[in-house]
Amino acid sequence: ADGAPWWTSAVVYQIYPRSFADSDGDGIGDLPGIVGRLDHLARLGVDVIWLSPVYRSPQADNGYDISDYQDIDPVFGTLDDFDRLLEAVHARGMRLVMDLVVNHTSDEHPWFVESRSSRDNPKRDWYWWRDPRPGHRAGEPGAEPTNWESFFSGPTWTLDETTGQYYLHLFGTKQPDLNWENPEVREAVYSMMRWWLDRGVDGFRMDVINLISKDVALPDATATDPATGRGDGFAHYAHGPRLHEFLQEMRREVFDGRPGMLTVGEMPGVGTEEALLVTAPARRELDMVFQFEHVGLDHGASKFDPQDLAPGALADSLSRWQETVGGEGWNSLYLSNHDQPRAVSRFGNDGAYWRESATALATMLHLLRGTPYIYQGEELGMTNGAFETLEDFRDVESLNFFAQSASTGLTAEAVLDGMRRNGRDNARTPVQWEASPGAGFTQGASWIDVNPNHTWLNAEAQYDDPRSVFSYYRRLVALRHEREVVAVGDYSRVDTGNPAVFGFRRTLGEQTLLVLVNLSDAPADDAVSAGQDGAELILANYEDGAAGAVLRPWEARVFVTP
Ligand code: TEU
Repeated sequence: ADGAPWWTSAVVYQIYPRSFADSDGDGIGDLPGIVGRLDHLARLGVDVIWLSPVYRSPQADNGYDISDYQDIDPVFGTLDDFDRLLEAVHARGMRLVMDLVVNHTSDEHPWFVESRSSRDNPKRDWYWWRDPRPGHRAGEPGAEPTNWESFFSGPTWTLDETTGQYYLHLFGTKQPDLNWENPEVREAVYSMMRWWLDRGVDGFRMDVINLISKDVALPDATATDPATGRGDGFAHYAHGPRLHEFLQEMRREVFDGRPGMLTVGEMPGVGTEEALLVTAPARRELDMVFQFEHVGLDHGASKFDPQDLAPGALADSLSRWQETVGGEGWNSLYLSNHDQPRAVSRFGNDGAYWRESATALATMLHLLRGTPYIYQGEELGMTNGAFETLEDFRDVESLNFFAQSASTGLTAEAVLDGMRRNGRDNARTPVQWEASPGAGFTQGASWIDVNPNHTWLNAEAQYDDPRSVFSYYRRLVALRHEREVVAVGDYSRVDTGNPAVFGFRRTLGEQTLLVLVNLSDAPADDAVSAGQDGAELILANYEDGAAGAVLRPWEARVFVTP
């Protein structure tokens, strides 16, 4: 659209390199493996690749723990492999966006190694070091400087014996938080970012970027766990007083004079007001953010205690973000990524209505106003993993939670159940390219089990099938490219009279797109009349198109007028 940024009509594809394609048989995906599968992405038609971290890393959190920002981890390849990938991506007219993990580093990063070496090391203040709580002996339970619970279970502070002080880590013990209050830290990050942009990358997905500014007073949280005295410190470490200042500074220092870059900030816990501040173009912060509201709807006491969603809950949440952020600001649209269970298993029905629900959810997502993100394998309708025992899991978040849950009174089986439903490993099983053992992902022993359903659910089986999930995704990607109304049309909700049926309109000038999606296993008989007079059906996920007035289970119909 005239004057609209290029990413309004773009679709982004996320690659989690560990699980995408393994070229050397070590069971872990790598950069040459990605190069070998770029035709898949070209065929799908996506515009941008977001590459999850490939930097040098001890892999304590699969690369979200970086020990050298300017090198590639040997499990993924070399800088030369990276340059070859970038060239091949550009040669196909696509862009490549890197993952930027700068709220924390690895504890093996030279910055942290120096910082921990003595209290008066010049890099001491690059991280958050604090004395034990007054009146407590270092190392005893409760001596931590604050009572915050970490994202990966346990306290957010670990004692370093060398200096007798604690360091802050909102995630794992091997992921110390950088101190963004220190201008040297910020300059080091910006200069590293410029180095990658000079190398030719097209932007960044910014990991937990809303956590970089904290309340420097580090107040305690309200204790909610009587056993540990800990609680959720989110109010004190997220959206701190200098967040917008830091983002604006980064924009000036890194992106000024480099048009066409993409910036997307991952912001767990962000609300609509804050998201609007970050994405309103005039404020010059980020292009868009990943918000978490819709992926938290099914969380109970924790994410490992999943609850069933009320009909309409997903649509209500997404619709509210459309109305509040999607006009003046901009939304990222996603249902899955490497941290979330598979969308078709979580929000759809991966049994009786596998194909219908995968395509229904995709219709909803891709036709909303915002930039859609496809997580690897989602375009095939990949489902949650088939994890049986504890030994099948790999993720530090799940394993830490399991270890801690012994003290919370939950049975091991209940915790395993939560991990099976909502654990991050669900998204991390290898991409299913073929029916063969190893699924065309690896010739070796995969680092995490391939889903047994790869024998029928795989890319090769879907490419030439016009009814496949893959073919349907192709059509959705193409629609965004072809129709301005999909890219930039205004959003308004349509009342379908049935909470399970999500209806919305997109309008641009005289043109209207009407989207009706039945997000349930039950037929909906009163929803179709919502406005198809004189409209042309341009997309449907049942073969016989718009037959009848009843929207069948997980049926989606898209009309255009005039
Ligand atoms: O995730 C941030 C985050 O808050 C969650 O999605 C997190 O993964 C967890 O599930 C909360 O329960 C980002 C990355 O996407 C994730 O892979 C990293 O582990 C995390 O930051 C730390 O870098």
